[in-house]
Amino acid sequence: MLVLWPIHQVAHEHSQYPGVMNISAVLKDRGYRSEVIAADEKQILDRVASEDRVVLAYSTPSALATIYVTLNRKLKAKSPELFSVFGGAHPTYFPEMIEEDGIDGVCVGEGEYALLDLVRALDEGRSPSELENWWIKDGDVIHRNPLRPLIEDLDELPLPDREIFNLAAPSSGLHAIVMTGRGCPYGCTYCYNHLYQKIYEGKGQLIRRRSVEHVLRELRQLKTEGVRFIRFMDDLFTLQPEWVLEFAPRYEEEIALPFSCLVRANFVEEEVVSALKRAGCHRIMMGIEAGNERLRRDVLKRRMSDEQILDAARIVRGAGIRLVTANILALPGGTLEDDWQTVDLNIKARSNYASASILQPFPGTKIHEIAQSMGLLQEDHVAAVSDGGFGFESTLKIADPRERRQVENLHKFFPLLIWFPWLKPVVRRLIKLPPNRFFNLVYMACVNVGIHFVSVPAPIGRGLFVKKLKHRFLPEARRASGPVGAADE
Ligand code: B12
Ligand code: SF4
Repeated sequence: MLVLWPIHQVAHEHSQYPGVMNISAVLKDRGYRSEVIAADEKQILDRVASEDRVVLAYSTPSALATIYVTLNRKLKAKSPELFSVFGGAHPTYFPEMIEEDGIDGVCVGEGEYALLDLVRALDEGRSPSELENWWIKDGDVIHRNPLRPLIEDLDELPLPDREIFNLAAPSSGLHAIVMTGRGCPYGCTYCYNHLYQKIYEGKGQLIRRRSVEHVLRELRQLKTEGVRFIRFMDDLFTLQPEWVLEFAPRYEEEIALPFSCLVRANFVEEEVVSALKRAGCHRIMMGIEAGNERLRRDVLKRRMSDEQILDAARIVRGAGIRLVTANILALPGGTLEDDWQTVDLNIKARSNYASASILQPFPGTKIHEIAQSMGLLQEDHVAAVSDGGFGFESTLKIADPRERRQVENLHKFFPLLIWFPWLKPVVRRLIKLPPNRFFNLVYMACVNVGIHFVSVPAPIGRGLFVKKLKHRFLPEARRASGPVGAADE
């Protein structure tokens, strides 16, 4: 039995998914074969030709769902014996995707033991239709099964299987994403966490953290392999300050690689931030999201004052750590002027790089319901947020086309405005023009500077940038990874 993971743009650094690595480690630990492959019809058909039984396992955020569903439909049309399953953020939010042709199963929530159960069942010739976490299609019937409890002790999991990606497309080794825990107690309406809290109610402790020693084991291995920058991508790295205060000095002593992490403004304490700085923290990413306090509170459910945000920003910058802020434009109930307020708050916060997205209300999120209740959703809204467009345009109905144009154009200038606030009057005029290639170029230039030269130390950023250029311009790199998409920018 082979589990095959088709991955879109497999050779890109950003395609190395911790979720896949975690599941793969568990499968291999139990003796099953698990491989990553480019999400390319021909390569997959060639690979499966010599195999008896294959499970195609897709890990997908909403943004890539249509790409994978389309690929899967083609593969199943040619090889109906393949068993194809989907997991990750999109299927968890929206298991109804199982109704699409060609999908045999959808995993809701954590996948380590769910996929193991399924592979075992198929391997032993049993039906998977009653397995926990799974929605399984059986002819015209769909079995919707309850969830198994959350994994209580993350230390029981083997270390992530990084080899699975390196074998498919060697990583530059310049940086690695590491997850030290799972879960966030907040309920921001655009995020997946409130849904996780709901589906897992009564199924165990949502907030879990690996032991410091377990995380260090992984980091020592990464250091030995030559990784030079660590990206801790936990939703809220400072959620348990005592854990950070235990971890930071040991990291400083044993690992001492520059790293980044994510925080929330109400979890930024001087003592913790200083400890992170001493340990080698290069960048902290913090959500500002909206400059208008009412929108932040009522639409995003982020109850925090401007002062709280600015204090947190002062602490981060005061410690000598680069501050990267995250923002969302074109919110339901918001106006262009509200988005300008977001620009202003980022300027006040003196963000080193302010990233902004145009809202993509993913199915299953509260903000999706809010937009729906305001009559702002298009009929084919799920398709609109799943087409790989990565938020270059708003998927909401914005009644006034001039307002839409200006918000979408403002998005392209957002990081630049925070670096050069004196450009505001010029940009106010420019965004009235129709969208054009020049605006996109400005945006891409800013994002590349932000990602490669602000967010990571310069030599690492240069290396990642060169690798990206190769993907864009060298045909053999393109062939390996599939076409370059907007997500790269
Ligand atoms: C690290 C991370 C990234 C990394 C790696 C992406 C990845 N897919 O892992 C990078 C920086 C590349 C990234 C980019 C983006 N991300 Co991101 N990212 C995360 C983050 C913070 C952690 C993911 C993670 O590793 N979690 C830990 C692992 C163990 O959990 P997991 O990934 O969910 O996997 C488990 C289950 O979902 C399931 N599972 C997953 N895949 C499969 C497959 C099968 C077959 C099965 C059975 C089970 C299964 O089992 C896994 C183990 O338990 C999450 C938030 C979060 N806390 O999860 C956001 C998150 C996944 N990202 C999100 C978004 C929106 C994006 C972008 C679209 C942003 C953008 N505009 O460009 C891009 C998409 C790029 C892409 N191709 O994925 C959203 C997705 C929402 C949605 N509905 O799609 C999330 C949920 C954040 C949020 N707050 O809502 N991201
Ligand atoms: S604080 Fe961050 S991770 Fe937690 S719910 Fe809000 S957006 Fe999601």
